[in-house]
Amino acid sequence: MTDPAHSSIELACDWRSAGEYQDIRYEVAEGIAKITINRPEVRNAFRPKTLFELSDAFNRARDDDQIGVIILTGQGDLAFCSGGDQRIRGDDGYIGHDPNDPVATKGIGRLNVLDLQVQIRRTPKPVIAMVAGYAIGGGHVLHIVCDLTVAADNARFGQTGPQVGSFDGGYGSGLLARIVGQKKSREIWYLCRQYDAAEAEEMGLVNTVVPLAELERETVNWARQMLRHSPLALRMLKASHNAVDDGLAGVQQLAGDSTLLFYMTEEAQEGRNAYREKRAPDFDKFPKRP
Ligand code: S0N
Repeated sequence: MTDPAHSSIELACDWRSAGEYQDIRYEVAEGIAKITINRPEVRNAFRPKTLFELSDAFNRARDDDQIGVIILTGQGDLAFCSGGDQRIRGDDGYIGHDPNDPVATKGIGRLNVLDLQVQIRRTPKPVIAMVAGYAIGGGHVLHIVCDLTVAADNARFGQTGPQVGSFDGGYGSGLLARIVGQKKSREIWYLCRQYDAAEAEEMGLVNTVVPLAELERETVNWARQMLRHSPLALRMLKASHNAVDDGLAGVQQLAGDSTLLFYMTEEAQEGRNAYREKRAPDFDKFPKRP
C-alpha cells in the first residue's frame, strides 16, 4: 500500500522550518512561505487544532515583511485536504480535544474553518493552493478561497456535503459559482461527483496542471514571478478582486488599503503633523486634483 506521507514532488527551494506545529509545517525560502497540512493518514483532513495552527501560520506569514507569497499545500501525493475530520465531528460542529483549548474542553462544536477561509481571503498577499491528489469537501473550499491553484495531474476535486450531511453555503458555493458558473457549481454540489485535473482546468477551477513531480517547481515559479512585481500593486489587486464578492467587508478591505496608501502621502502626514504640533493644518499646498 502507498505510504500516504510519501511525496514524489521534487523540492524547488531550500526550505527552512520557521515555526513549531503538530498538524502542519511552516517553512520559508526566497520570500515564500509554504504551509503544509501534515495529516496524510487521514488525507490531510483538518481538526480544530489543524485550523488554529493554520491560522497562526497565516498570521505569521502576513506579519513577516520578507514574505510576499504564501503556498498552501498538503503532505504527500495523495491529498491536498479532505475537509473536516469526520471522526471528531460532534452533533454541532467539530470538537477539539486540546486540554488547553477552553472551547474544546466544553465539548461544544465550533465551525472553525469559516474563520480560516475569511483569513485567507483577507491576507494581503497572494496565496497559491498547490494541489496534489484529493481536494475534497472543506478541503476543496480551501483551494477555492486561495488566489490561485496549481494542480498536479493526479489532482481530484469535489464536494461531498450532501453525501455526508454537510454543506458550505458561503464561499464554498457562492465563490465556486463565481468561478465555474451557476450550473456547474450546482452540479458539483448536488451530484457530489469528482473531477480530474484536466476537467478542473477546463472549467477554470485551477490555473494550470503539471506533472506531479513538477508541482512545486511550477508553483514556486509562479511565486517567484509575483515576487518580482510590486507588493502594493498585488495587494490592491487582491482586495479589488475580493471587493464585489465580499460585500461591505470587501469594500472595507479595499478602502482600508486606500487609507494605507493615503497615510503614506505628504498630504495625510500634514494632518498628523499639524495635530501633533498643535497648529492648524496647511492643506493649501496640495492640489485639488481633477
Ligand atoms: C478523500 C477521499 C476521496 C480519499 O479516498 P481514498 O484515497 O480511497 O482514501 P480512503 O481510504 O477513503 O481514506 C484513507 C484514510 O483517511 C481517512 N479519511 C479520509 N478523509 C477523511 C476525513 N475527511 N475525515 C476523517 N478521516 C478521513 C479514511 O477514513 C481512511 O482511514 P482508515 O484507513 O483508517 O479508514 C475519501 O477519503 C473521502 O471521500 N473522504 C471524506 C471526504 C469528506 O466527506 N470530507 C468531509 C466534507 N465536509 C467537510 O469538509 C466539512 C466542511 C466544513 O467544515 C464546514 C463547511 C461550511 C460551514 C461549516 C463547516 C464546518 O463544519 O466547520
